[in-house]
Amino acid sequence: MTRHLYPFKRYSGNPILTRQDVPYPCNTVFNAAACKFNGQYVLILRIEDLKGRSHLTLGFSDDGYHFDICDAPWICPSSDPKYEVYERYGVEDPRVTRIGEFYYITYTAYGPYGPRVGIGRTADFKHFERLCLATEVDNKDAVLFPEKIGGTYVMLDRPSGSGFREGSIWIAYSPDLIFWGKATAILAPEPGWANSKLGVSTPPLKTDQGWLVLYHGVRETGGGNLYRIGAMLLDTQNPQQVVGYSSHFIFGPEDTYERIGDVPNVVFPCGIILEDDETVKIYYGAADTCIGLAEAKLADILGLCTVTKNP
Ligand code: BMA
Repeated sequence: MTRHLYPFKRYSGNPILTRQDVPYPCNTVFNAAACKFNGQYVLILRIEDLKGRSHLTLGFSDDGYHFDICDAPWICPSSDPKYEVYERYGVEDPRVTRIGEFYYITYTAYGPYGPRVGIGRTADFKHFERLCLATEVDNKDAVLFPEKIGGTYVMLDRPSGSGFREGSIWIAYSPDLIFWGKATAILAPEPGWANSKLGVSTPPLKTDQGWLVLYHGVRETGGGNLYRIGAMLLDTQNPQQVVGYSSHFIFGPEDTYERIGDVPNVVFPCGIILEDDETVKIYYGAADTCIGLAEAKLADILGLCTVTKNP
């Protein structure tokens, strides 16, 4: 019963990465995108430097559990005048989606105007090409679908909104990954475990029941925010239709490295990998300080996406 309600099992070697594993001085290594490339596992790691600003660095692994982190940052705030002011305070919280030969990376560009979504791409995990800043401020937690749907590219994101519907999950469409429109709200906070904000965590996984998307829900408490994870299923052909979402959080901070750190009580997956069409691995930032790994059966997660009334 418990396993059914809380399908994820933590890797026994957690946390899999801490700042001790980073080959240069830094404060923390946490929210990381994940994918497979050339037979290896790749993590695009958010590293916060000693000044408190973030950049992205690559980590590689043969088995998905033991990663080597590169000696130097990969994506740093841009000096290109088109981007400079918007990335001045850091690049954060990457997600990666393979579309054809390219791996597209969505990230939070953070600058004096606030956070907004950047999109870039790579074909080789060496050269990184920025495509655009896809949204205005205040927006973050963007993920791309791995294929065009109805002839257009599709993105989920999280404009900040206001009032009780502050921090809802929205969908947008684009002919070319640059110009985005037809924005529509698809899932909003509700009283309960995620009463304050929602944001997409991991890029959509195509399943025979629809697109599986993990999202984080924030509960405001007297002791600070709690970041926990829910699951939702979106219709395969019409992804703005929520087929169902979980009635409760399916993963949350429990272990010490998730409870204690720079920001306590946070699990924040940005990376998801499906193994053998059966097992889901998530790579998650823990307490904004280190990285954990947990695994669940895909069928167990899908079985929890049963609620149908929102927004
Ligand atoms: C969110 C983002 C994440 C962070 C989380 C918890 O708003 O900034 O990068 O992990 O808060 O602090």
